Amino acid sequence: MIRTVATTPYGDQKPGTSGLRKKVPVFQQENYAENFIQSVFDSLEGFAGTTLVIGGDGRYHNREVIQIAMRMAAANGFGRVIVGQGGILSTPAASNVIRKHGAFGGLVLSASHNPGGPTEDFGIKYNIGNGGPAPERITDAVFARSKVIDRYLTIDAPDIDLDRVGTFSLGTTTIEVIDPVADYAALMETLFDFAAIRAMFAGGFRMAFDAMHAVTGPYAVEILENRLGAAPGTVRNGVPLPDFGGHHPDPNLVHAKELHDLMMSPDAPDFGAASDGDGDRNLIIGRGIFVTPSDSLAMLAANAHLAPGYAGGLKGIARSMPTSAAADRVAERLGVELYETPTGWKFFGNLLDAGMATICGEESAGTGSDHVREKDGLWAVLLWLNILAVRRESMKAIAAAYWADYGRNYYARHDYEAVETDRANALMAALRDRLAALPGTTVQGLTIAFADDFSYTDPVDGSVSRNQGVRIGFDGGSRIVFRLSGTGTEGATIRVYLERYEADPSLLAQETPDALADLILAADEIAGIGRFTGRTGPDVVT
Ligand code: VG1
Ligand code: CO
Repeated sequence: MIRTVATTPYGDQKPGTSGLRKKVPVFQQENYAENFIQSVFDSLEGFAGTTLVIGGDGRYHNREVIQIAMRMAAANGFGRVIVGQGGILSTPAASNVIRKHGAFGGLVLSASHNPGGPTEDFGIKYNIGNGGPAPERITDAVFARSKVIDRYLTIDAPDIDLDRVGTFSLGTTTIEVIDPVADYAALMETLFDFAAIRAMFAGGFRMAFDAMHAVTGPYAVEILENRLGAAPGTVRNGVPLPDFGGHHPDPNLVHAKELHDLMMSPDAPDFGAASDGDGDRNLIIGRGIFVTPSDSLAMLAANAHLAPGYAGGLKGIARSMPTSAAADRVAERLGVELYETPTGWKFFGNLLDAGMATICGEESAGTGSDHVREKDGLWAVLLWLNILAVRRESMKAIAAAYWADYGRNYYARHDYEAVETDRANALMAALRDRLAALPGTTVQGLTIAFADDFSYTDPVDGSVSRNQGVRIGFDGGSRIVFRLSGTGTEGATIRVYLERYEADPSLLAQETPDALADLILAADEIAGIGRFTGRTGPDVVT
């Protein structure tokens, strides 16, 4: 029954920040998904007879690739495959299932916040036994293997009915189709005070959660409405659709504009949130106030002890390099270490495994903790709800008190999307060439204190990751970071991260664009964004 199928390599299967992402038609090429999945299996050792978890965010092409992956897992010798019903598992839920069921690893099929549909994006990511994204050591091996692969293994068998929970067989391999929500909801109940949150909702607290027709719908309905008693309808766009209803499942102020407008309107509920395609990101908006992801990370860290799962305090805090330094001040106050890592959740895994950090976050709306090894959108929402239930203050009051106490890191990210790859590379190369000459010079009245290309040495295994983004630091603590996205599927995306720290109590309530005006001009002057790209402004500001 096991068949060896001859194949030829594709040269473009290099995993990016978070797995392999390509347009659906690319994945539909003959043996394209098969090549990549076999390259993953060929880069692993010792999985015979063990368990593999498979699930995805429900986007277009999800079910087809799940059937392929199950057959290949069986043919390659996995003893058991656990798959979410309907092919669904959010990224954090998959991480939890891997850990809870002692799996060898998992395949997460998602292109996260990228749009879905027949001509949109698809992706495959491999997660290791700790539940987290494979480290670079493995993704590099997978890419190397994909360039020489000449065969894959599969098994002749009919499709598995993914819509029925139960146990099936593929050859000698057991396939378990599980409820995708149950294990995850049970984990959340161990971390948060559900009774207190339920009492808050019973007392009239109102919330809007936008699942963006992506994977969090069923999770949010079960947890927020069924278990916590939030009013029916709290979860909006709660049915996962293969094309996300034609929208971009990216929970930012551009793509979740409807939620933002609601939260700024006179009849706004008390709390608003959204998540992305695969459920690992979070957008947090209070009534009349947007909290940046960097600030949310810092505020969650400062208040985490109010939730039962974190009552014992934090071991450390980790943030990606472009994330604002707000969390650094919280770590300092708590007397714990702050780790600065390259962009991408895979760099947090070692710190979490080693017990060096408890809470991690990224400016891109990713926040999470050591409960799993992925960022976790609903987790962040529930931690906020727990804090609100204990403090009994509005988001606005909590944020104002936080800024008064710690100062405020004004922050924005400007994205220039689908830039011609050559132009984006030329911009970065020119910037890197000038780094040594920049310190001491003045731009827009700001004096450059340092300029470097971020390099990270993992404190646990000593591995080094270079060229992770250009940092320009100014006297007084302001900062601009430039890097190219590693998740896009069209041209290049230039990300410019802008940050200014303000401690003056009379200057804590500015509009962010005003607070960052000089840095925005300085970024263009230093990198020549307009000159290299021909663009007059960013496509997306978050
Ligand atoms: C982006 C974000 C990064 C995040 C990654 C995956 O990467 O900047 O912080 O970890 O997406 O998120 P990049 O390389 O495009 O900047 V998700 O929600 O796609 O799994
Ligand atoms: Co995501």
